[in-house]
Amino acid sequence: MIIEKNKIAEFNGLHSADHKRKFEFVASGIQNVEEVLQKLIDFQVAIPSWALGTGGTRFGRFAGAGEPGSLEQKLEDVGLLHALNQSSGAISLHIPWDIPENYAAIKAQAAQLGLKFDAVNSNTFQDQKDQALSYKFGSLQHVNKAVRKQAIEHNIEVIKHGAELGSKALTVWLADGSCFPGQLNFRKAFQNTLESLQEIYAALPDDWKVFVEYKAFEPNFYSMTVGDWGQSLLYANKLGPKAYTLVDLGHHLPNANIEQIVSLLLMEGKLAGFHFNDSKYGDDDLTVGSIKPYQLFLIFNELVEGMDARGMNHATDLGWMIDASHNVKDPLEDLLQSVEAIMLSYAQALTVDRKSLNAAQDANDVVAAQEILQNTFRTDLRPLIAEARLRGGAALNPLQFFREQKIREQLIKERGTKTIATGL
Ligand SMILES: [Mn+2]
Repeated sequence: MIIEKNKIAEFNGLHSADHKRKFEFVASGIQNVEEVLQKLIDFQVAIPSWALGTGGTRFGRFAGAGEPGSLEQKLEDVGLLHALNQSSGAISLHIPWDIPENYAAIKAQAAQLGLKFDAVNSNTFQDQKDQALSYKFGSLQHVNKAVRKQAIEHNIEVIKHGAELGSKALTVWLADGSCFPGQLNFRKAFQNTLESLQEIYAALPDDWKVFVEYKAFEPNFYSMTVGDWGQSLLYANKLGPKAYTLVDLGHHLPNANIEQIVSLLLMEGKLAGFHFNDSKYGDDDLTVGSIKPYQLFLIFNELVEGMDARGMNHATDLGWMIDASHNVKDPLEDLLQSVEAIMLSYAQALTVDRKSLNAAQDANDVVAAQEILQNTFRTDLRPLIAEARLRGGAALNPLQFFREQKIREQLIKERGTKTIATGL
């Protein structure tokens, strides 16, 4: 389904007086409000193709209704999100779940919906039907060279699909590691992984990047071969200038200082970008900003400060992706909430009084530094996000529009109740 522009305009019209009042109040407190609004309009968050269906856990999956049953329908769903918020203008595909049958047709559909193809993701964490060798004991790290070769070839295949669609990056997340002490020689596992990544790196087109994602634990519970940002950075440094470290918010041990990790990776020019989600315990894949919104703000604060220090373009120089998927919400509503949380944290970071913060830091005025950050965090900037949406032609309140227009009900009518999105 396609959302008619006049429906959005009609909805915005009904809410414009209330919005205007709230926006003018917020805008009066922000010096460079026009500049901030333009940055918000430019900022786009990629939606992963696997988040459009209800996620499962290892205990079960409770499928929703009207889920996208094909790549075309997944694009259609991201197109819906983008029409509602004008901040979801890209899709991140997962191979082999989303192999296009007709590149030209898929590209044409994406262009019509205003969508770009973000990083493509390989999958060596599960065995596919008709696969010759198993990844049970790892892929790029495997003790058997033939398994490594198969995994390398898969990644090169993923690059080819991505190149056809106009993607510019490959994300490699490895489930490789070990579950028990003694299972693995750490050094050999690292070397095998490095050599495998070097072969993949050699196959990258000139204008491509490779993102090396790390994860502290799960599915392996004793060691992970790319277990933290230090290990990822080691690989990225050894690989070369097209290799970067990807930070997934859920892939750390509890209480890790992610904002500091981000700051240092940016300083080194090795931060690829993000997989946004939120978590209480581990890799919970919950809606962005649902558990620790202050942490998200602190991360964006470092991002804005670090990107500005390097003269980077906020919208295009890093990869911004959501990586979340779970059991209990409508996936489209969940994604609207996630994008909103990201935009809000970004807006807050853009409005931090940086001059005063720097002065407080230089004077060791700890109290003032905390006040500056918390003052920004506690300022309600939702009308600012809404204004950016309004100017971009999106809905003032995407979630409310989604519900009032009964979009899920319409999707169920079109697709039925039994469709299941490809993925886990
Ligand atoms: Mn991830």
